[in-house]
Amino acid sequence: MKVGIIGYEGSGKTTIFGALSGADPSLLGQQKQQIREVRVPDARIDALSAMYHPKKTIYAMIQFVDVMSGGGIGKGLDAGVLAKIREADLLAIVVRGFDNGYSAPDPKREAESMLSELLLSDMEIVERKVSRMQKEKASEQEKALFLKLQSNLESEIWLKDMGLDRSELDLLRGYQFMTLKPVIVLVNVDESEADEGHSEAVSARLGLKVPTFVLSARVESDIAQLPESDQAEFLADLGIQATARDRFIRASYAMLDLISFFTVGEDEVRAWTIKNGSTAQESAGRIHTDLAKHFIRAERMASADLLELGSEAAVRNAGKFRLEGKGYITQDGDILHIRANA
Ligand SMILES: Nc1nc2c(ncn2[C@@H]2O[C@H](COP(=O)(O)OP(=O)(O)O)[C@@H](O)[C@H]2O)c(=O)[nH]1
Ligand SMILES: [Mg+2]
Repeated sequence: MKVGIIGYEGSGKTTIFGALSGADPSLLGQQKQQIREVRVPDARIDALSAMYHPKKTIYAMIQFVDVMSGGGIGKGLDAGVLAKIREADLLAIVVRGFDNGYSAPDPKREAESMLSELLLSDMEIVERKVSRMQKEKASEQEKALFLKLQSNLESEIWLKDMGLDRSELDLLRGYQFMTLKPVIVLVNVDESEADEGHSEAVSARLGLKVPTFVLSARVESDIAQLPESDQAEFLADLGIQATARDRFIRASYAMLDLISFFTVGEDEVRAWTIKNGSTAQESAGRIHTDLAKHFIRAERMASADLLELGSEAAVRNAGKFRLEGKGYITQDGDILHIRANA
């Protein structure tokens, strides 16, 4: 999964990128664009790894992209920024909620302005297409679709909220529309508001229609630089339950409706990320397309059962080891072993 971090100059993007990715702050700001991949923390993988002692333990990964832009409010998103977030699965809009000493924070205005810039950038693409459509040999379906997009965008409805069906979305592939992407607003608050007790009040004050996530980039980037063993105590002192990284990753999985299943063995214990609602066959395809193509069945147990009962044999004895067909809906925390016709 890829998260694009965008926002206005000085909102704290690079600081947040450091906090989320654990990047060394002294190295930040040197490249035009920063990309870092971090593990998705998962206590179940930790426990499974302790049980199997595999040669390799592979966590799911999440990639953060710090899109460095020089833009201020009203300047629009330049093509360079758009190009860098085109591949993102989730857009994180950072807004400044702390006083920087020379201008008062206005996170609501920053958020609304950035949201409308995303909308405008899609509107431009749609309008160009609409004016071209007459000359081009666009199909009737395509013409109708783009006119629908145009009128909805004019009413400030995002593409992802237009209820577009499969065939419509297929026609839009390749355009890389921004408003098809889920967004979350990261409110970068003052150190004095770093504890979670403030989150709800800050979110309520903003009153945005999109999900908001409150953090203090400065505090969190200090925490990210501590050895992991010291982090818990530091967090507790501040009244924070979990690091922004952990909370943010959890929020992202929930927003994108993602879940994890596992494969286990002496060679490898591994987490796989899938869309909630995926079938066993689709899950197999996440591992390898051939496994999906030649799928026979999935052997399944819940990681919670395995960890509770202590061994595969005990899970079998308890009647909790199952054989599932290709239509089985994979559950979060399932351990799958895919049988396929090699
Ligand atoms: N007081 C305070 N300053 C911050 C915070 N987050 C970032 N800053 C400062 O704001 C300035 C801009 O931050 P930066 O991450 O470079 O913003 P960017 O332009 O969006 O990448 C830097 O001087 C940061 O140290 C914060 O939570 N509190
Ligand atoms: Mg920056």
